[in-house]
Amino acid sequence: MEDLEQAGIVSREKHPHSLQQEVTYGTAGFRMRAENLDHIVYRMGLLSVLFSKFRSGVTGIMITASHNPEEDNGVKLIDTMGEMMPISWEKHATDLANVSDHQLVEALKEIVKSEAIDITKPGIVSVGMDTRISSPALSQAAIDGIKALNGECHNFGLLTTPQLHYIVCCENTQGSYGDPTEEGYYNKLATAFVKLNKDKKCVNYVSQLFLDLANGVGAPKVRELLKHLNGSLNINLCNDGSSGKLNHQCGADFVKVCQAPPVGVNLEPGMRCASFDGDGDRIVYYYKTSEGKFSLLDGDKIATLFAAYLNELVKSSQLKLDMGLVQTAYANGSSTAYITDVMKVPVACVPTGVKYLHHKAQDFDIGVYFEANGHGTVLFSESARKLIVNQASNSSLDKVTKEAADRLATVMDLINQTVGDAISDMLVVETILASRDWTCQDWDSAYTDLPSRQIKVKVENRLLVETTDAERRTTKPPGLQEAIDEIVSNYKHGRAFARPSGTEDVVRVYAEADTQANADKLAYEVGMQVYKLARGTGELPSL
Ligand code: G16
Repeated sequence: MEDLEQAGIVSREKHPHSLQQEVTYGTAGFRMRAENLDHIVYRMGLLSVLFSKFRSGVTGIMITASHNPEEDNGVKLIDTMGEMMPISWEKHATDLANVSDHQLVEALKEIVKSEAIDITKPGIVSVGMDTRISSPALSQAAIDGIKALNGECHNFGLLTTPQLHYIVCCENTQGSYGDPTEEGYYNKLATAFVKLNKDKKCVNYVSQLFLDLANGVGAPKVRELLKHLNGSLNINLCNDGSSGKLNHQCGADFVKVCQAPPVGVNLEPGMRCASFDGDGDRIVYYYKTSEGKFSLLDGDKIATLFAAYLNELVKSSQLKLDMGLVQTAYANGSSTAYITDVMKVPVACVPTGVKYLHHKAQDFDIGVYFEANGHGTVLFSESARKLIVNQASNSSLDKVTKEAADRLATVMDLINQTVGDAISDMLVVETILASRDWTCQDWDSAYTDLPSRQIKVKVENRLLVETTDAERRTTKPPGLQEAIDEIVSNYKHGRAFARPSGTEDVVRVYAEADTQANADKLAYEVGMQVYKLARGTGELPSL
């Protein structure tokens, strides 16, 4: 218990609690203005050590605010298999972040007691950070927390969020998932990509990708990746951090929400483009049609591309594995209809947040999960992995079956199964397009998205809006859902919902309808109801 007392002293002397407002562990950890985060990140360093002792393995801390503006920062906590910290521990994170300096030691003792943690066990935490100006100091605060509890810190410095998830998983699986280093990450992905693409003979697919890196950590990391790809993919780097501001008019979130190309990309028909977000865990693709229209290939389109391809490989490998797809309320209605009616793959809908999608995807042999905003991956159950690997090494199979199984096993290696990963997802998309010899337009032709619109509404307290049914309906404030139902009933193919963001201080409104003008109008009308019934502040909602 001496360490806990020591943690209290360091807290008071070096990382004092200075924030008036209560904070909550949100969709992906704590996120706010960077200047308010020091004591919270220090305390998350402490918590990660306790969590590591509890799990008897290495845990992780990532300093990033991902898609948020440059002035924000945040902290995401990682479990031993590279997944998000379990939801049951979020309460501890919230409690610890809010207690006063003088209550801190008691709060730590309470966690030790309630989780029956053996504090004599080692506590090991791996730390990574994005490129924000505030990240080095916050990373140091996390390290101070780890050291104050006598934990062992593996400091990896600059990484994308998914790279840290990958490394933590490798550290806890004795290398069976890969080498627990950044170099190991590139080697694993590049080896699989080069193998899958070595014999490609394409007429329509061109190996030239225009990649917007949101001026974030993806830029230096994609440069590193390219050194390992031996020219098997040509990438033009845009918004690579050499001049523009992080996530400002660029990046996956901007492109998805604004349905427009980022600054720095002069979109012309025939170009295949993609955008990462600030910490490299989301990706969306887009292109200009021959008619000159901007067209987005978002997380839903990536999910269907992945699922259809994997389904084919499973069948050609003569394996019987069940597949399921996991989405959130933001999934375009056309995508859900296509997956259910045409692909005949079961679809589950869960609340926003990778933690929910990842968990649900574990119900299947092969679980594909994607948020429409481009965050997603594929999970293979342990039994599915074994079956695939065995089939790939079964020399008694005919050539076609064996080749399909071998390909499936290699695709599995190309996928970062710990969390959505823009680099890994990009390599999988490129592999599938090359193998099908498809352009973006070919990919896009599977189904047509319903026009949609997302807006943000500023309110006094966003937590006044409460939801149910995977966030598709509100339960509070009173009258809001009835008002939304009434508005939606006036629109053909209309659907809309409102939910409090877990990463920004806003209520998000999503709407879709038969035309873009109607989707816009529906979003605006629902936004006005949110503003009226959930105590909007400042400017009225606008498109
Ligand atoms: C995080 C989460 C995503 C979520 C997004 C927006 O992404 O990891 O699952 O979709 O926030 O969440 P919200 O609508 O609650 O603000 P990122 O890329 O920002 O870490």
